[in-house]
Amino acid sequence: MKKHVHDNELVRKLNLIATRMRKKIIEMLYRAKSGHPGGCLSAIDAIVALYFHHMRHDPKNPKDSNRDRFILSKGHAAPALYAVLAECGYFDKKELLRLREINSILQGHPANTLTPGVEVSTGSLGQGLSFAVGVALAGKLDKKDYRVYVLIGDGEAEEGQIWEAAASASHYRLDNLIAMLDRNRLQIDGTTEEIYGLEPIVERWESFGWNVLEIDGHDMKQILDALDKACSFKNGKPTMIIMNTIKGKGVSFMENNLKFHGIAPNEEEYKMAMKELEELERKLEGKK
Ligand SMILES: Cc1ncc(C[n+]2csc(CCOP(=O)(O)OP(=O)(O)O)c2C)c(N)n1
Ligand SMILES: [Mg+2]
Repeated sequence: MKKHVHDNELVRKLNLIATRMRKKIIEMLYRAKSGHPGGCLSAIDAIVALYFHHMRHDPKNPKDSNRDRFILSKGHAAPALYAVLAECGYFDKKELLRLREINSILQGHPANTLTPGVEVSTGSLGQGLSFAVGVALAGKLDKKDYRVYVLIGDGEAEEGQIWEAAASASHYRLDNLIAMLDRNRLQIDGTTEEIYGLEPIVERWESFGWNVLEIDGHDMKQILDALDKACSFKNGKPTMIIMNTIKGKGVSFMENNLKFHGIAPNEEEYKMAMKELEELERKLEGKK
């Protein structure tokens, strides 16, 4: 396994990339006039850590059979994935401004037939973990050493299919499968605990036969350390990383604001959001 050195400079660099990705997401949604800002902003730090440091992947060879796979099970956060894939070089960044247009390669939810780097079409919540189980099992049968990473939403984790997949992952001893739960505590129309409570979430996943780690999903060092730790377990179990996050993270008026689950910023909100993110970007660049 590659030994990672999570020094301050690496963390600063990844935080800077995540801030630039947040700007891209806001810009894309503002132009498209639709999309899901909240769940993109809560998930982006983890996606940046995976693509810009942790995962083995090559944008010039997106179908390499030994690549690590990332599956965005909460498909409505597609703009976060698209921003990262474009920044990595999977396709031209100009495409980002055609989000949700007819004939664009970037539709509202990920489509693997349209977008280079997208592993599977998602958006119908609850399905991505099952797909990830299949790909991880295939890796075992083919004696490949790739890993499969999958990001699920906490509202999504209420789906019964998630728990069937969780049980089969431990049955097949898929220690090459690492799931991340975006625990922002909000879903489309309220808090997860009001609508269909998930607690005690750590014990639930453990009882399904998984290793469970719990972290602050906006602390880049904790994300990197948890990913390394997940790769180091040698007990034949899949690993779940519960990431405590804030829906809308990084834009003050979107944080924990249910309104921004599935509504794009208007012009005034767009300008305010960009101003905040630009300030943060300058700080991380070491400028005033
Ligand atoms: C099977 C299915 N049912 C309903 C929806 C509509 N929907 C889109 S996002 C969402 C809420 C998801 O909440 P969560 O998983 O917590 O996402 P996040 O908070 O990360 O945005 C719902 C119900 C869907 N995409 N798929
Ligand atoms: Mg949620």
